[in-house]
Amino acid sequence: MTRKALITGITGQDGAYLAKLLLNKGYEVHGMVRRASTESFERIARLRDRLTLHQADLLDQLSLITLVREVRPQEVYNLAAQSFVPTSWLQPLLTSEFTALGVTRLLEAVRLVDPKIRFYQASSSEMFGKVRQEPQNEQTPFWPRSPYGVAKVYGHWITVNYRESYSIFACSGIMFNHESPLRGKEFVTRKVTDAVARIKLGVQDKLKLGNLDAMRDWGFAGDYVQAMWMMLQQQQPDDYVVATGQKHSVRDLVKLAFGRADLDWHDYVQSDPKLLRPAEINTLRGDASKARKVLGWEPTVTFPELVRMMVDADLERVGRELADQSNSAQ
Ligand code: NDP
Ligand code: GDR
Repeated sequence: MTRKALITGITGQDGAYLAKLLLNKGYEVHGMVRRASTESFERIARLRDRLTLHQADLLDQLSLITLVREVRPQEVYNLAAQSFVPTSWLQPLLTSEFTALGVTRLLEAVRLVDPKIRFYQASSSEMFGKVRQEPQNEQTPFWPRSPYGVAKVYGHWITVNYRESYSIFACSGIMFNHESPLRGKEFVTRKVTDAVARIKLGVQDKLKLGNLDAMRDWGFAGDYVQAMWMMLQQQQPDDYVVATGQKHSVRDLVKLAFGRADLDWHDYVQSDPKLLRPAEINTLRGDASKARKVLGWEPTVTFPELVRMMVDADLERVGRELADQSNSAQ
């Protein structure tokens, strides 16, 4: 029997990688999208005719129940969220509605329609925040530093609670930062690689950044969606940290990315105090020993490889866009 999966947040970075992975494994893949006046399905454009998309919203309980009832999936991956940390200070209530209460709404839909559905929650290393130990593992206490981080802590615990209360096969993947050429352009890796391409090709001259000293454990999104799927294939539901175990600063990222295009970053990068956060997380580094041991998961892309992949993809894309513009101007 063909297995059915439902992905919320299918139009996002991880949604696109996970949809591709599940299609390749022979799943029938359904995606939840929210209604907008203009469709923004760029990341899944190439997969579009192999997917079934349904309109629903994390804010609307009935829409989620109807969706789960219509699709009747065996697996639900809850990737939808307000995922950009700075926006969570500007819109803390909306962030809580999507990123915290949205998880309960979806779990309620699962519980009501079919509690045998396996459920994945996209938890985050942002929950560790002001870290109590390094590296962080599944036992490390949380100290979130943004409304986003606080909302993710709620989403994490409600997932654990539905597992304990109703025996739902619910897993929480505590994922450290993961990136790709499909990463949103406001996140620091993609902001930098997009700027490098635009500077190299002569359509941008400066790049403003915030805290260059912040350190993160950055991996490749394609590897991380693999871990999500693996969690739902186990005998028992559980929570797992997913990380590379290596950390780098934003400054390291900038050096590598500009270096890839033979540019000296000192000539282009400016610091902008407006980009500093009200409360910063200075450092994060994960210990994924449990995922390695139990799931057999391994990251396959190193940080320098990731930066090269992203710079090269942006150089190619910006080059193509500029060529298209000059062709259509002729
Ligand atoms: P993106 O920001 O790229 O994608 C977020 C997705 O959520 C989009 O598809 C968006 O839809 C959807 N969405 C937002 N609000 C709603 C809503 N109210 N109803 C329905 N859909 C909604 O995130 P990523 O792919 O990077 O991350 C996926 C998940 O993993 C998120 O929950 C994120 O918080 C979490 N996470 C990500 C990490 C990372 O490093 N990437 C690390 C740890 C956790 P639309 O296209 O309409 O905006
Ligand atoms: P993060 O990712 O907040 O870790 O959340 P982001 O790339 O936004 O920031 C990483 C670090 O870079 C510093 N920084 C800047 N960040 C941005 N966005 N723009 C800048 O100009 C800039 N300059 C320096 C930040 O201060 C920060 O320290 C991501 C999201 O995907 C979350 O949804 C996810 O949960 C976590 O990763 C794990």
